[in-house]
Amino acid sequence: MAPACLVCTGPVEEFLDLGRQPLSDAFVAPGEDPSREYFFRLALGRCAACCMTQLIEVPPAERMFHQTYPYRSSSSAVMREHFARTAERLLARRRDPFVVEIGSNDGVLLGAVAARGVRHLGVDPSGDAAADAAARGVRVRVDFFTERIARDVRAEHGPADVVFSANTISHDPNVNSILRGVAALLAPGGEFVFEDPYLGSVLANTAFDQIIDEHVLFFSVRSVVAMVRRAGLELVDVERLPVHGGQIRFTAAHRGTRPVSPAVAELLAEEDDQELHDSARLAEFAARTRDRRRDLVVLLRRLRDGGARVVAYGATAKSATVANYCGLGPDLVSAVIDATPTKQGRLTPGTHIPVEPPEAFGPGKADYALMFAWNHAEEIMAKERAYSESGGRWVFYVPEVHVV
Ligand code: JHZ
Ligand code: ZN
Repeated sequence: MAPACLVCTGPVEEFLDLGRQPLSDAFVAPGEDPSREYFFRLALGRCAACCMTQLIEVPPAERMFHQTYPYRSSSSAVMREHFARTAERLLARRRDPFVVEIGSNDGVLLGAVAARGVRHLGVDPSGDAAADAAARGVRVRVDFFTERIARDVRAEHGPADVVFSANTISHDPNVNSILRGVAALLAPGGEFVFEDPYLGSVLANTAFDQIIDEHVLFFSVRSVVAMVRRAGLELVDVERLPVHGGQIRFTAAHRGTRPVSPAVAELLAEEDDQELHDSARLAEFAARTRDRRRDLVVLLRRLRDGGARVVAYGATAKSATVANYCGLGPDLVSAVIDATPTKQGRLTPGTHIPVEPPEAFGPGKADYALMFAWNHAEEIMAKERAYSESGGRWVFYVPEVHVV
């Protein structure tokens, strides 16, 4: 019996199985009993009715997003700049708006909004991230955003002129409740802007590591048109974004309140030309994913057998998928370098590679560095130029396995 679609309850056809996987941000603390780690089957399917690509098995949201969730959205200069520009765009041509952000994390966006004295509220289930946001002068309600919470926020603060969300709407199996909540909270002339990984970029780059527990849904324009319509909203604009390896920004509004940008029809046509939702295309992506695993494992074993010192850079959530799918343990990758204090001194989920601070990296400290944070490669390689200049090499696996 095919699993039911999280959006429309239609039958979901599986096309890729990445095996038994841990939670991608569940870094193991020293002394923690690894046998208590949570595992699930990470597999991807496409709904035959509404074409939404989604996880077949979804861990409970409370297990993925909680008080000590370690990720911080402001951990890259490129993303800080991106969210500063995004805040400008959201506030342009608006007088005294009320801005609500779903998944406000450490306040990297709402910090810019608060700095302009604009009424705002973040909603995020991670208490520790919310504390970091509060330090930026951001008001946060520590909770999951649902229809009930949305009605509560409206009763307390009035309607929202802007509802924004980055890397959150695609992260929650409870998406229909979230969208009904947005429809209930949004002012008549308001806009709902959300940014998430784009299915088109994932397939084009064979970026199989974007498939993680937290990425429950993989948005395309076709699937999102149907998804927002179910909540009485209308997709009025779309924009491709270069960040995080290829994302897409959607703008929705109450039906019939805004003209629909030609960009929507253009990208819909492009998706059809690319056969983005065709099972043959998805099966081909699955085959390429298996090829990447083979090529990466062969390369890393050859490097190890040749006596090379190999580390990785960026203890990303994405890397949990690669490491567990390819069986990359401390024998092939001796450490993962990461600047995030909440990750340092812990072990990577499932594969238990130690996470070390950037001070542990540099000229003469490694021969090869596996670029787990490939979506930040330019920023990281600029920062670590001395390593490259001393002969250090970088190993990439997206879009193909190669060394630079
Ligand atoms: P990064 C997370 O994914 C999870 P991850 C989430 N589900 C999502 O969708 C995206 O974010 C948005 C480190 N780093 O951004 C910081 C350095 O050490 O690719 C991070 O741990 N030095 C919400 O985890 C990691 O790399 C640096 O100079 O895959 C990057 O994680 C830079 C730039 C980063 O997201
Ligand atoms: Zn569906």
